[in-house]
Amino acid sequence: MRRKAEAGPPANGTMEFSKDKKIIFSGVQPSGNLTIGNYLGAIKNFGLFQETYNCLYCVVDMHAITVRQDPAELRRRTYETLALYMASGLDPEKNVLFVQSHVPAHAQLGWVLDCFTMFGELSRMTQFKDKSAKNAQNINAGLFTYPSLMAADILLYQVDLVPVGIDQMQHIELTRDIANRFNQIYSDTFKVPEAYIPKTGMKINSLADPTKKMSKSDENQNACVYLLDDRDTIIRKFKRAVTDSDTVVKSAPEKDGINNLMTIYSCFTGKTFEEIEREFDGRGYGDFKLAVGEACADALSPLQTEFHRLMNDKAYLETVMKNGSDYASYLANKTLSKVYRKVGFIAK
Ligand code: ATP
Ligand code: LTN
Repeated sequence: MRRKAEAGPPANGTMEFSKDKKIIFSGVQPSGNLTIGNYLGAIKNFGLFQETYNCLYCVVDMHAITVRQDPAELRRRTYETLALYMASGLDPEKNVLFVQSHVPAHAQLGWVLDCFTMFGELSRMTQFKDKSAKNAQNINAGLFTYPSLMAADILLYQVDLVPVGIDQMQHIELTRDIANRFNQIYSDTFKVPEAYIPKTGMKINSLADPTKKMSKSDENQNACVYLLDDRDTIIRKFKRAVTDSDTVVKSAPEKDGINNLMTIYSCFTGKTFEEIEREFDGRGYGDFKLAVGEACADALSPLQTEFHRLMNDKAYLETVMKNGSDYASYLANKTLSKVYRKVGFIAK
């Protein structure tokens, strides 16, 4: 019997990766309403690469079920996360936008990589420890092996760069270790990826406790500014943001609250910390908090308009996710077949 010829790229899509461009991959979980932390740490930066790299951006719904989700809400948030990618400027003609569960190769490589990831390594993951503490009644195996599925997401596409917030650095390092381990045992199979962490915005903190990361699964709604919050809500949340008892708008190591607000203002306006300190010289925290709220609301307003327009056209979102997953499957299956062959599985 003859081997089947390798399938070419799907005919329906308009996308085709260019051979001489580097590859980018990142993902966001549809596990809650997206916050300005997700935006400034990750999504806003995704658009920076679309002209110069081959980019894949995934809505990682399989990762989201490591924490119990309501099925209807998960489905809605999956559409919403895709729409937010596009509303933030990601053009589906230039980026492969898709949903993780539509590309079975993620789960398939995830299993293989589980067998190359050590219990001790997974036990050291900070995100696992934090999430186990928060979900003590549901410390499931998926929560534990989350990082090897994340490694599969990345390694399937021979990725060069992964734009993420600083909280994901530990997972990227583990991905590199898994890739190197596999490559050493079976010869070069995976590209070893690097993280891209933005200088400003790598960690946006909670407005209620500025020593903690702003997280979309935080129960306190006032701790987070959501991308879909209306203008009044945004301004109110910044007004109530926890700051220290000082009144001077000046950064200092111990002033977590004001450092966080200055970071947010800097991300939305492009101003440096020195420029911000000069702008608010002689003015108090009240003025500054109002300015941060207004800058944030102004920046999010066009994104929100575009988001609502896209959400009214589900059929279009479905076409985007279908084309994206067809092309992603084509790329992913190339790596998966190599891996299956190397570990000793018989080709079908
Ligand atoms: P959850 O609370 O459900 O764990 P999350 O808010 O941490 O979610 P993820 O979907 O896990 O969000 O992360 C998506 C991307 O957003 C990742 O690249 C992550 O590093 C980044 N990110 C999340 N929160 C922040 C934050 N507060 N500051 C900067 N980047 C962030
Ligand atoms: N683990 C990430 C989400 C995620 C991801 C990825 C990010 C899943 N797979 C691949 C970058 C690349 C998170 O919890 N923030």
